[in-house]
Amino acid sequence: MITKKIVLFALFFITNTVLAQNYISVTESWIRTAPPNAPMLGGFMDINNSSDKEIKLTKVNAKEFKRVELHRTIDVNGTMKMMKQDYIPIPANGLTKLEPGSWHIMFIGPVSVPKEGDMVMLGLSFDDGSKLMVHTTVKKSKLIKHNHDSMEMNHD
Ligand SMILES: [Cu+2]
Repeated sequence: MITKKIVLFALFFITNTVLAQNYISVTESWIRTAPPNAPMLGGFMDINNSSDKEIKLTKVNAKEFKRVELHRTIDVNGTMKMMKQDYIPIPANGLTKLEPGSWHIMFIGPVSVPKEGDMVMLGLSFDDGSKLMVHTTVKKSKLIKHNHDSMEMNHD
């Protein structure tokens, strides 16, 4: 009896996971390197939605950090500010780029700051009930900055 229930639950879970991965896929994921005493790190990725309706990223889990928030950097009267968001929308049949100066994942309170090349496992949850595991790598920023603007200061 108990075994039957477990099997049914497992089947349900597998089916759900497969469906979720049909609609949402993640590419180009990375976490930006930070100094050993950094209080927070930024995470970036491209999230693709192949369904015909908007799907929202509502939560990110990573056990190496005390708290994970969804952020967006917004221009407020010429000053770039990071604002906490309840979700990150992924448009129907489209993609949202999480990148420096825009949408990003904020990893707060690292147990110990991961080094360049380290792998971090993320659990992404979406408002359609789907979940996705993403292996991401700690890398140096790909962008070459010619000056340090306030956005960069906020992040590092
Ligand atoms: Cu942020």
